[in-house]
Amino acid sequence: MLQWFVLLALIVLVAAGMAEAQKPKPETVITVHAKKYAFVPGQITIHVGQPVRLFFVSEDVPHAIAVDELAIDLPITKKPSSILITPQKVAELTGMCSRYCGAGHDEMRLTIHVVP
Ligand SMILES: [Cu+2]
Repeated sequence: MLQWFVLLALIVLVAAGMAEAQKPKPETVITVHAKKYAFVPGQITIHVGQPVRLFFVSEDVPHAIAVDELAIDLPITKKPSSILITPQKVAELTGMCSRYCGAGHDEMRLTIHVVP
């Protein structure tokens, strides 16, 4: 009887461990504000294989963000927009404002460090 109980307990523990291992990794959330003529913060660091939900919100006029390597191309308005990404390789990337927003538009960049 005791042996059956021990065996059952072991099965339950192994099953619980497998369920834990299969859980998707919780996503990190980063919010980036856009305003004439900067992203704030101007740099973010994300990790290979770690899902990240990026929120973008404008504090003034409509902007947009494009990061080709991460397939990001989002409008940015006062209503937050978001995208879920999981970077696949280490990189130093630059996101550009992709909607003309005024004289400083060309300087409006977001540096993205993708680290292990
Ligand atoms: Cu712009």
